[in-house]
Amino acid sequence: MSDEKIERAVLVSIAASSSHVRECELSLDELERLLSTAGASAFCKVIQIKESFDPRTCLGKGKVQEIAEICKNNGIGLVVFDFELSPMQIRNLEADFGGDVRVLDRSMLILDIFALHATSGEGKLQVELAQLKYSAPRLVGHGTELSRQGGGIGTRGPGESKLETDRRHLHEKINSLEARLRELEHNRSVMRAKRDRSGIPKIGIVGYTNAGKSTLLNRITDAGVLSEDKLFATLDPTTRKATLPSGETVLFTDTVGFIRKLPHHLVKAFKSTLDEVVYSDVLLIVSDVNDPEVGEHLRVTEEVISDLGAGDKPRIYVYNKCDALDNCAQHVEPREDTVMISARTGYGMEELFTLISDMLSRLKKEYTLLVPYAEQACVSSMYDKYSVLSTEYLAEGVLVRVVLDERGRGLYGGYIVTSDGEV
Ligand SMILES: Nc1nc2c(ncn2[C@@H]2O[C@H](COP(=O)(O)OP(=O)(O)OP(=O)(O)O)[C@@H](O)[C@H]2O)c(=O)[nH]1
Ligand SMILES: [Mg+2]
Repeated sequence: MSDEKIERAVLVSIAASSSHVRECELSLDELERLLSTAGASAFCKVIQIKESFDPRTCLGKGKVQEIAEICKNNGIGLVVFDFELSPMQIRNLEADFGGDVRVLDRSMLILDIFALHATSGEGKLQVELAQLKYSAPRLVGHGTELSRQGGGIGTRGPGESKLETDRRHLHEKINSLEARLRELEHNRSVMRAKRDRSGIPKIGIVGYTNAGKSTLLNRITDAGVLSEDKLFATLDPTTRKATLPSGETVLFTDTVGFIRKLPHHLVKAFKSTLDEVVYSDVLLIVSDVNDPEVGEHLRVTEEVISDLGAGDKPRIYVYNKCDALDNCAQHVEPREDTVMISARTGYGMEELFTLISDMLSRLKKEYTLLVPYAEQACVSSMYDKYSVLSTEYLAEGVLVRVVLDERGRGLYGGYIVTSDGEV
């Protein structure tokens, strides 16, 4: 594509005070990367330092005027805000900027990228639904022209038709998508229950977008998952089986990356795919050790994990892309739940596998169960998956001493009479 064809945009942020400017700049740099992933480029970045908040446009009159001039003088047709705007604020801003300028916010841009990268039926439906709920009310008014012109950044939908902005049809479409998604969610939970019965431990690979999660899954399992130097290259989760050097079989799941200012409603929209995180036994939290913002990325990741209700999962901190540093170890405080790797070269993989095996065996505990005779079929299934230490036939049922992991506790927890220390 020639440079002329790449849409250019003005990026806008507001800093609450001058001490927040650096933070805004970093976030705008990320917005610029999001924009380029969506196929456009940044013409310039504008930060307004403003203590009070004007609900009509978020910006002061002078700033609106300044941006309008920039757009007019340079033929720019797109302004992207680094925070969420209401439909009314978008309309006010577009009116103030002049007829030809479109306004998008960060969430609309992220949804646009999701729309480009969704591959599975479920992923596409989730994006379409999120767009109908979030982007469509913000695009009302662009409706007919956009459909005719073939949309543009912020309007691309994965559905068969162009993003529907007609209010009358919105409600109906949302209901039907929600019903289809419920069905898919049910199928996913049936599949998950089947996997759970297999007793194979599940490892969720999570972390900030572009940290190298997919590259790591490929390194471990040859999964052939698309890994790219783009934000949100992965949208749909991929699960692959692998055997650790210790001989243990485990399932690894690669998931969608996280990003700062990811609104709760967006996280919720992808809940069914992110549930793979919630149902993991161990989380591998992958970070790019080269990124100066690694601390902030970890904070965001932890926040999303706890929003998902997985805050108490055992975790291993994986610092990736070590090959790009001279002395990797210097950059990370050594801890027993921390490992430095290069998913690209394979450096540190043995250590990672050892940490995973250790963590899994620490999650196992010895239990005494009392299984009523009417349900004793489950004792034989226990033999297939877990290490049964002894059985004793009592008047009330079978007394079983067995080593269970978290999944086993989920399956047989109802029969537990005592639990001992770690094995
Ligand atoms: N130098 C170096 N680059 C790496 C390493 N691992 C991944 N990368 C690069 O980092 C970029 C992102 O990798 P991905 O595996 O797509 O990252 P991801 O975390 O899956 O990203 P999303 O799916 O977008 O959230 C790609 O260009 C990879 O080639 C590594 O160990 N070293
Ligand atoms: Mg990925």
